[in-house]
Amino acid sequence: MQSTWECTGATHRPHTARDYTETPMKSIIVGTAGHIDHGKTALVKALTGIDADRLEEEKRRGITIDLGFAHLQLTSTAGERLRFGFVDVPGHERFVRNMLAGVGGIDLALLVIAADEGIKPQTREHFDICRLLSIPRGITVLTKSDLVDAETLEVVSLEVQEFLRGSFLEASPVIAVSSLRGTGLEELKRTLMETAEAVPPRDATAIVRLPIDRVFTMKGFGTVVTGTLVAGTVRKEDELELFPNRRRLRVRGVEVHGAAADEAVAGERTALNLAGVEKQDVERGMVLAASGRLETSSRMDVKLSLLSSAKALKSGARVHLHAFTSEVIATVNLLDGKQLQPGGETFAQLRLSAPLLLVPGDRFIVRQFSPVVTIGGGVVLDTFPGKKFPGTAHLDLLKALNSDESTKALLARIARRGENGMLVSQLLRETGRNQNVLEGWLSELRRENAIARCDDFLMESQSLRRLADSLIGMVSKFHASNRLAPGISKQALEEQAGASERGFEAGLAFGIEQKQLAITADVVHLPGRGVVMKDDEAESRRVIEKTFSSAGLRVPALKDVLATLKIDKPRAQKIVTLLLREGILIKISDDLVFHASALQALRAQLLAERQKSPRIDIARFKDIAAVSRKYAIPLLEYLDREHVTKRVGDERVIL
Ligand SMILES: Nc1nc2c(ncn2[C@@H]2O[C@H](COP(=O)(O)OP(=O)(O)OP(=O)(O)O)[C@@H](O)[C@H]2O)c(=O)[nH]1
Ligand SMILES: [Mg+2]
Repeated sequence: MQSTWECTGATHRPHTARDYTETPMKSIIVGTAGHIDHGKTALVKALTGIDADRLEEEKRRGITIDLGFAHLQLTSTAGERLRFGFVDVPGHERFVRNMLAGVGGIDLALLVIAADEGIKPQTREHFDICRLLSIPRGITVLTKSDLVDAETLEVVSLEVQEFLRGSFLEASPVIAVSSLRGTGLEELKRTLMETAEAVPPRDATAIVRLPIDRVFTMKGFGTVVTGTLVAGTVRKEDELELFPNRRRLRVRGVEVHGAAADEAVAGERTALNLAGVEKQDVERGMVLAASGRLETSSRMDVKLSLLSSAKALKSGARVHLHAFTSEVIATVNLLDGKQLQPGGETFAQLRLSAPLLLVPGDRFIVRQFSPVVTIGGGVVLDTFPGKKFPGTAHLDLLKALNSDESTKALLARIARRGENGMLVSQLLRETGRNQNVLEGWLSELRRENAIARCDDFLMESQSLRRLADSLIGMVSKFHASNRLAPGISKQALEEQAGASERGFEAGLAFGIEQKQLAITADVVHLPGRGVVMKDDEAESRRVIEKTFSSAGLRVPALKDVLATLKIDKPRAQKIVTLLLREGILIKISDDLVFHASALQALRAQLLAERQKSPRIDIARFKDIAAVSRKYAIPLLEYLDREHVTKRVGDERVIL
C-alpha cells in the first residue's frame, strides 16, 4: 500500500505491518475539547507533528471545521508501548455537531483552555459534553502560556480549578504549555503516559461496532471508511453489516492509526477498505457491525440527565440526539412525571426519527431543538422496549437495567419475558454483548437458581415456577371436572397456558421433573391420576358396558341402568360421559343410548340387506332390526344422519 487511509494530514509515514513479536501496544484515543482558537490543533501538531486540519477551507480560515486525526507513539518508563490516536475537534459553536461525531469513542479528553482567554462558552459546552458522555478521564491543558505572565497564568489556573471542582477532572492534572515554544510539552507527554496506564483495555471480543466518521475513495483501493472502533476486532476478509441499510460488505484491508494491519481491535483509530460498496452509499453516522448479530431500533428507554444550565424539559419535546457519529431527531417521553427540571435526571423513552444501531450502555447527547444548544445526555438502557407500561413496573425494570451489577440487569431482561422466556441469541442482540461474557453471567445466574435454561432457551426461575404451577392448576381443574378422563391433551393445555411454545415446553418439563405433572401419550395428567379409577367406579363402568352390549338394539332406559349402580348419580353420569367420549356408547337421541357394537352390527346387517333390495320402509326395518317402532324411528333418523340410509318420500334407500 502506498499511502495511509487514516491520516490524510501533512505527514505520510511509511507503513509497517504490526509486529506481533514485540510487546503488545496499548491504544488510547485522545479527544481534544475546548473553545475556538484556544490552540487545540496547534497542540496536537506540537505533540504529534501532524496537522489535523486537513481541509483547504480550514487552512484558509485558520479554524477547524471537521474532525482531524493524528497519532503518536510513546514508550512509558515501565516499557509499555502506548499509541495515542488523537481526534481533534472544532471549537466553533456552529460545528459542535462535528465535535460530537468525534468525541464518542474517546478514552481521554484533553480540555484545552487558552491562558489568555480563560473559560469561554464552548469550553463549558465541550466540558458538559464530556461529562454527559461519562468520558472517564482527562487532562486540562492551559495553552498559549507564552502569551501571559506568571501571575495571569496563576489566576487562570485557579479559575480553571474552580471550574473543574466536583467533576471527573477535579483531581486530574492541569498543565500549562506553549505549543509555539514547546514549553510544557514533555510534562504533558509524561502525564499522557501516566493517565494512559490507567485506561482499561476495551473489550476486543465484543460484537464489532465501528461508527463511521469519514468516507472517501482512494485510487487503487476504492471505498475507505474510518472511525474509532468502539468494540470487537476487525480482520481482513471479515464480513461486516452496514447499518442502517443492512448491506453486507467485505473488508478488503485494515489500517490502524495510519498503518496497514491484519486486524484492528477495539479502541483503535481504524480505517477499512471495503469491497462491494460505493462512496456515495456510505456516510458519517452509519455503523459497521458484525454481520447478523445486531439490529437497529427507533425506540429506546434511557436514563436522561439535563444540564443545570438548560431550561426544564417537557415530556413530548423534540431534541437533536447525537450518539457516536450519528445524529437524529428524538421525541422525549418522560416516564416519571411531565417535566424534567434543570440539573435533574429521569428515565425516558425516546422515539427516533430514524433507526440507530445502539446497545445498552451507549451514551448520547441531546441538544435543544431550536436554538440548538447542548442541554443534556444520557445512557441507553433498552433498545427494544415495549410501549410505556403503567404503574411502577416500567420504572422498576429500568432501575434494574440501570444497575451496575451486570447479572442483575441481565436477570431483569430475562424476567421481563415472563413465561415466554427468551433465546440466548435474543439476549445477545438486546445487550450487544459478546457470547462468552454473556455465558459467564448466565452461569452465575444459574448457579444462583435465578434462571432456568434448556439448550438456548432461558426463563427466569420464578416465571418457570409460576408457569408450572399454573399448568398444574389447569390439569387439576381438568381432572376435577373430567374425573374419568385420563387427562388433558397436551395441545389443549398449551392453548390454555398461552405461553410461547418453548416456554410451555419448559414449564411442562419442569412440572414433570418435579413429579407434579406426568404425560402419557400426549395426555397431561397429575401423577397417579387420569386413567386410574376407583374400584366401585371401575365396577360400575363394567356393568354399564355389559348391560348395553348384551342388550343389542333393545336397550334399557339409561336412567334405569344407572339406578342399579352402587355409585351416586353424578359419578355414574361421568362414567357415561367418558364411555360416550371414548365411543364405546353412542347416544342417538335424548334418551336412547346404544353400545357401539350393536350399531355396528346393524350397519353390517343393512349392508347385507341392500343386496336384496336397497329400498326399505319402517316395517322392513322393524323386521331386520327386530325392534319396536319406539326404537325404529330414532334409529332410522340416526342412520340417515350417518348416511347409511337416505329418506326418499315415505321410504328410505340403503346407501
Ligand atoms: N502564541 C501562541 N499561539 C498559539 C499557541 N497555540 C496556538 N496558537 C495560535 O492560536 C491560533 C489558533 O490555534 P488553533 O490550534 O488553530 O486553535 P483551535 O483550538 O484548534 O481552533 P479551532 O479548531 O478552530 O477551534 C493559531 O493562530 C495558533 O498559531 C501557543 O501556544 N502560543
Ligand atoms: Mg483546531
